[in-house]
Amino acid sequence: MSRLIVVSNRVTPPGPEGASSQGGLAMAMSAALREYSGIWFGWSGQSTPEFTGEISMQSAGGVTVATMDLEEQDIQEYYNGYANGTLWPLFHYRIDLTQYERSFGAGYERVNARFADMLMPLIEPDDLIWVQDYHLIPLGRALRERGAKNAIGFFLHIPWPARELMATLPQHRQLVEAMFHYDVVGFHTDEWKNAFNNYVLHEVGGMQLTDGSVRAFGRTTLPRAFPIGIDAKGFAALKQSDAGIESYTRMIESKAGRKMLLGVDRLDYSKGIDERLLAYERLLNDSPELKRQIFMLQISTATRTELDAYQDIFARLDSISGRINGSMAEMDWIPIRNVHRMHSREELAGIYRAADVGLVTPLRDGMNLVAKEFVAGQDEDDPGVLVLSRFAGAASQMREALIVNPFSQEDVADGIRRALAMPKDERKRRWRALMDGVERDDVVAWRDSFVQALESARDGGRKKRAPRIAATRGEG
Ligand code: ADQ
Repeated sequence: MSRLIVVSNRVTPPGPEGASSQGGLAMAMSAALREYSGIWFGWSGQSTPEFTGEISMQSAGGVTVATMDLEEQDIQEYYNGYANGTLWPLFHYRIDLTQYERSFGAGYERVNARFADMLMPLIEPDDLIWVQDYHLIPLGRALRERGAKNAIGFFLHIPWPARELMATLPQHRQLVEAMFHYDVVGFHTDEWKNAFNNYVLHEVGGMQLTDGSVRAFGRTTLPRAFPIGIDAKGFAALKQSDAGIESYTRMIESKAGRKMLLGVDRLDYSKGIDERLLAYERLLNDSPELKRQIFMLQISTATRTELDAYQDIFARLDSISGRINGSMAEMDWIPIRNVHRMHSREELAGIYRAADVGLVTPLRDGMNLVAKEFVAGQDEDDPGVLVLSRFAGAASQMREALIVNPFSQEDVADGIRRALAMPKDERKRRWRALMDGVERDDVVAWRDSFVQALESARDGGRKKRAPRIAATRGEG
């Protein structure tokens, strides 16, 4: 078996403690790399006064983790700048928040070149290289420029935007051209893949080949959908752990017979948290009989706090929930419990289990793992109901959820009403179908299908090269 080299912006060594402090990508990579021999390479998350080119290697949970520190200017321009100030909002359809700064683009290229310089000495000829996410789109090209002949794949964890939005990015062609240095480019859904293909075919005059690959800029790559999943069985088991049972019991007691609506999100404007709270307010105003019968637990953890847009959403969330609570709360009931702390995986599993309705209502989301965790956290005999935004990648797989439009307060309120009134039989039927999908398309299936596609690309490449070598020899 070839070694697998995974490269991502941040690296979080596998293990329950480290994994619980990161977002979806880290959750998935920790699970995917367990059992696999290989290296996980990326930024340590630390800054250094001057870039030293030192790599720190450690072994954790069967995975070799290699990290480097970055300079403050790199972090500002590459991480806070181009990755999270430009590409994240743009790819989530928020051109109103997108920062189009040239210095960010230069920092992005510079740090990607650093990643390539540091990675090259670690690569062996048979290694499969798997690059993760929007921080590192140019890495494949940078590795090729330094002579890497390996099969290299790329996976995008966020949506690919519509062509018209992509065109607002200065040097969008250069960014897309970088995608063609990978053998395989993966997306969560056909929708994101089709948006990529649409750009290639109509913006740069590329063509689609019969095997699904696309050709442009004189190169060919294979775009494909690989829907990411969770460690479904492992997560389902967590709710029976001591900490899982404890948090479940605590929640059940504190519910005092009321129904609980649950939101769990990284505090990000793409997650539609404001809109969700406003829809909930609308529900309570339109159906006052529900007051005192239900409450919402919204768990949202701060991330990327150096960026203004993230400080704004933090303040907005507290102000909206404060206003709703201030105007509606009674001495023994508050409509919204607004929590900002991180929870362990076990605690989270127990909280999901105690919830009656899971509210996953992003305005746009590559996949959304919370939707899958909510399902895996439920009790088979009395499961809660998932209310899911049609704009989450997860909606293309999780058809038995109640699918809503998060831009419409009335639509979300209707979805919640329907979830609260759903008979047990229907809840069980829908949950079974959802859980079957979550178990089938788990994180191991995701990893294996991507690695297989990368291996086929490598073997196909070898086959293509072999006759050419023979012909050259024949001529000589
Ligand atoms: P994220 O935007 O981070 O991921 P998501 O997929 O929902 O979004 O994953 C969030 C993860 O963080 C979940 O595993 C969740 O349990 C965890 N989490 C959130 N708040 C927490 C808290 N307070 N305590 C503990 N854990 C918490 C990106 C993309 C997604 C895509 C993933 C994976 O934006 O669309 O699904 O990558 O590809």
